[in-house]
Amino acid sequence: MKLINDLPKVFDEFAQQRKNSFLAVKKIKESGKPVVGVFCTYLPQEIPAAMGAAVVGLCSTSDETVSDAEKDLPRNLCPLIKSSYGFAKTDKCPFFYFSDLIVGETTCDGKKKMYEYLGEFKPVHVMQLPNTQNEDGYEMYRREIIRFKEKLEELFQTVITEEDIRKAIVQRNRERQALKDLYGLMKADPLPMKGSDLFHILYGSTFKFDKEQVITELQGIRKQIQSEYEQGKRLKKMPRILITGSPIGGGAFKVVNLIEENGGAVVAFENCAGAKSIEEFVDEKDPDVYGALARRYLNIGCSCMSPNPNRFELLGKLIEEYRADAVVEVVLTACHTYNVETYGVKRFVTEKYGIPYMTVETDYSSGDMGQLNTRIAAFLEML
Ligand code: BJ8
Repeated sequence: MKLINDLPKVFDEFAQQRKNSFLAVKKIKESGKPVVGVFCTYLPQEIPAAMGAAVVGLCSTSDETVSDAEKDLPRNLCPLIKSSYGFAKTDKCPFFYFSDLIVGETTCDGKKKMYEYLGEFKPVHVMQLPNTQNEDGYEMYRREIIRFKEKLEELFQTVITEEDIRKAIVQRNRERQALKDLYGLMKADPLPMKGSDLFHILYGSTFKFDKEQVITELQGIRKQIQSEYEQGKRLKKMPRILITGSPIGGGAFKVVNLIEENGGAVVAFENCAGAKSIEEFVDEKDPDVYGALARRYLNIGCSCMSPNPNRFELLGKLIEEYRADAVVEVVLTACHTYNVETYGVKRFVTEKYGIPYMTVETDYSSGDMGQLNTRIAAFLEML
């Protein structure tokens, strides 16, 4: 496999990938391929992928349109919801603009009410997501996945076969494996790369639409990092921090930057875009493709599940495998489910693993940078 000469350049390209894909989506659209806009990790991407659609993430992560959203929505609402609604309302998000269909799931209350309003701008399909991971829940989500497939078939006048879905499952599993292999490099101590660089690759790769190319690129990057590590290129030893909580792309990423600027090393991301959305594979051997998808996706440990044992299971596994010295939980302002769950996560981390834990509540603005910097510096000092 060809080695990449300039890793910093590659990290930078991935960091810019969301922006760089605006043109790619336009081209996809012009070529007549359907574009499906999605908001959540519970969306089984294999279904739209099976009909050759491009799947784009619409969760917005900047505060640019928050004031526009606040003209219609309450101020005391999660910034991810306000930002996403604001970009849709002002038509400033090219991904939203080019999407033929928007798909949401009934996760948190704010998001599901927002989808009702998004229907005024674009065709919206909402999947009813059960809030409990039991047999009834799997059955219900299986039916919802079939209803979603039928919606796509009707809207795009196509037929999605089980064989097409099976191929998409195999390809997405290969992509998951490539991502896991890459972030698995962070088990090393000292680290081979900064957590922020890793996150940019994980997040950026979701905005690359040629999945075979993404898999090859990820394998190449991992190989290059591993080979440089073996030749002695590594970071100095630092306190190892695991990040959990609400999604942290864009504006909320300041927390990761502040940890790194204050001498900490982020070794793992449990959040969406990190292990939560990658770690588990779809069972390729299950003869029932819809059942296999329902189980894999409903198993995701988001705080909208009640109870939510899978989040704790993954968190514990990551703390052990990545030898975390401490856990930092990022909660977006007014994200009630993650905020309430902080109590349980704190007890789990401090009592079961005996390591320090800190909650950071923030939004996409830079107004709290000074205060966050002081708190994070003091936390790292203690380690
Ligand atoms: S699977 S984390 S992508 S719901 S931060 S909008 S929960 S109030 S984004 Fe999420 Fe799916 Fe869960 Fe992941 Fe609501 Fe919280 Fe805002 Fe959130």
